[in-house]
Amino acid sequence: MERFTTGRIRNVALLGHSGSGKTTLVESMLFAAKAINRQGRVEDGNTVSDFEPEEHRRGTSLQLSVVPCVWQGTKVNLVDTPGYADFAGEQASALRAVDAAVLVVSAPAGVEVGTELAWQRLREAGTPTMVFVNKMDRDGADFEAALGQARSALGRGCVPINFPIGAAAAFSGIAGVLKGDAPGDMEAALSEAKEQLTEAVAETEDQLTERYLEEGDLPLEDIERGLRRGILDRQIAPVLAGSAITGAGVADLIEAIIDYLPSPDRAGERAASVGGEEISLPANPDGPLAASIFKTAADPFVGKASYFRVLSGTMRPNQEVFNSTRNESERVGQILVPVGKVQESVPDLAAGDIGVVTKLAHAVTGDTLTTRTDGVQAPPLEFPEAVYSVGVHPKSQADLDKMSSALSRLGEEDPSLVMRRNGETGELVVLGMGDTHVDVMAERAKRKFGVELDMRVPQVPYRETISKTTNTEYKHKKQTGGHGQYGHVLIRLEPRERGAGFEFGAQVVGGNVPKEYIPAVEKGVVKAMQEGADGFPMVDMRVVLYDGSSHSVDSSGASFEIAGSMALKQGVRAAAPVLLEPIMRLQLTVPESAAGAVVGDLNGRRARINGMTPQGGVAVIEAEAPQAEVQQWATSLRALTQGRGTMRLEFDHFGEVPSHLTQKIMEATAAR
Ligand SMILES: Nc1nc2c(ncn2[C@@H]2O[C@H](COP(=O)(O)OP(=O)(O)O)[C@@H](O)[C@H]2O)c(=O)[nH]1
Ligand SMILES: [Mg+2]
Repeated sequence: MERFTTGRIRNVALLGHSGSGKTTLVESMLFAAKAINRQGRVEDGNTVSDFEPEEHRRGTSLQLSVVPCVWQGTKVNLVDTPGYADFAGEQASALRAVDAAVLVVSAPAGVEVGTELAWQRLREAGTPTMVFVNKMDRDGADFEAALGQARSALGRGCVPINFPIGAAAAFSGIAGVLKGDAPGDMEAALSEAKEQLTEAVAETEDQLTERYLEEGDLPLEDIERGLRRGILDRQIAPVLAGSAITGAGVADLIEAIIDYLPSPDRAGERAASVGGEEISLPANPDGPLAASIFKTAADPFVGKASYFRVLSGTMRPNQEVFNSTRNESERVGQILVPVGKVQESVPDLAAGDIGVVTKLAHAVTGDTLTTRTDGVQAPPLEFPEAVYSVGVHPKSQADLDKMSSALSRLGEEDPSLVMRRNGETGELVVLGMGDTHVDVMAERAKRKFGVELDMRVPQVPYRETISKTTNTEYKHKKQTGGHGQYGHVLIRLEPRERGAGFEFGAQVVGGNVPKEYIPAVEKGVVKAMQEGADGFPMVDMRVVLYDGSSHSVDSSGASFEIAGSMALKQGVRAAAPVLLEPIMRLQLTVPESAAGAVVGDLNGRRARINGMTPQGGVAVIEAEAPQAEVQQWATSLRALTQGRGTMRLEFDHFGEVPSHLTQKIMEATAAR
């Protein structure tokens, strides 16, 4: 692929509700730009962008993919993203790589949940956006309705710059608001749209406002300049129409991308730091080297492929660079540009462009590549919080051997997956965004690394404590000739406040338990606490050794350790033991209309609602709920809120398990 100067590059992500047609639109743009000579179809599993078998099987995108095309000397790097909420992490990565976005809306369906969530992310990231109303050829396609919904749900800045001619079977093409010819019967609609557009543009700049108020109109070049300005300032989101399947409106879209969306050098400087000092980086090919890694792909054959966006300077092949995030040197070999699943070699890559390097030793997603002299660091990439957890187990011994390296490679590939070994249950727990997210991880583990995983509901790290003070006595005595064993203790078990922890005391009088054996008793007690009387670690107790006896020959530390341990386990039985479970703090943001259903569902899960605050159409709910009830609740929340609800989840404290559940939990744990 030839070299492109920064001004001749456009980096554009495609976001939108799952199924709105992003991948098909990428395919259609490639076809229009003659980058491919046959348009693939998602259903046939032969599109350039959805190249993973898991994507073919599910008929939807599961990861971002970068696909460039060239149009009249300008390179447009298209970054296709998954619309499904489980893969929101891929959207976060894509927004690091691009300077603008196309929000795809399906004309029959209009604005959907995924459209609103994508718009929200684009606003938060400050990404200039265009809206493409796709599927105009489909039955039920209604551009006006979709436009109306966009203006009310996304904002009045959504103004059409072209209109569909006809709809559904009668859809025949596109009429431009600013340029081009229009069928007679559309003139009224187009001139009204031009007025709306001119008004929106006039609001972007005082000078334009004045001119508009004076003359009642603006010349084309002012409208176009104001449009570019308005898009860049996110005051205007131009709306276009078309069909990725018929191709109508697709060339118009590419031209609008090139005409109106910013090139990297016009998109504004990027925030970064040098030696802790904040700087802002213009996209200057001669500037300090700074490349931000926004995606890592773990390929079993090629090894690790790191996708990067050059923020400043020029990335050249076969050189040593500095990973300022990890403080490590990295060896860069060939510079490649990604084209879906394949890569093409290029001589170098200037500021503003997107490329791939393979086999970097240390780098992961979010890292910055620079030189030791330049020392630039881009801000870290933030990923949505993982809230859905599964226990991950190898299916066989062979799988066990390969599991941890496979999972760490998959974790590198998808930073929105969080992998933890639970210190109490010893279980490897993976947290993701939802059930599909973790299922896809398991499928990739099998395909890429030949590891078969068994995904289970994670074991809950229960604990146990006591609720009554009790005294107990245990004599460990083995005297069957030869050196016997003898240890005899009397201990008092006292409950302590939740979270107070463990305390051991000795109040032995008359040396009935010789001083040298008291630490052994404590050791035995502590060991028994860790094992637990019922298999759960014991907490929040005071154990006081207050009497006992020893044997001058047969007593030893080991005997008293056993006595201490057995006395503890025996004593717990008489001290009204109580099972404790981890209680999570939840913060939920849900549409106000769904708050009742969400609270109702939570009440059925032994939750406690601590507060609900309405905030502009959404309700923020603060609650507490047992981990056992909410560790896989993310998918239910999504169903209850039609995908609009989000949750934050963190451990808060241990609480008592209701007695009617204790038996069941004990049996389940014993059966494991
Ligand atoms: N009729 C029609 N179908 C489309 C159009 N664009 C996409 N589709 C279909 O919509 C479905 C989802 O498309 P896809 O590109 O995977 O959507 P994505 O999830 O947004 O990437 C597929 O069956 C496509 O064939 C279009 O313009 N017209
Ligand atoms: Mg897709």
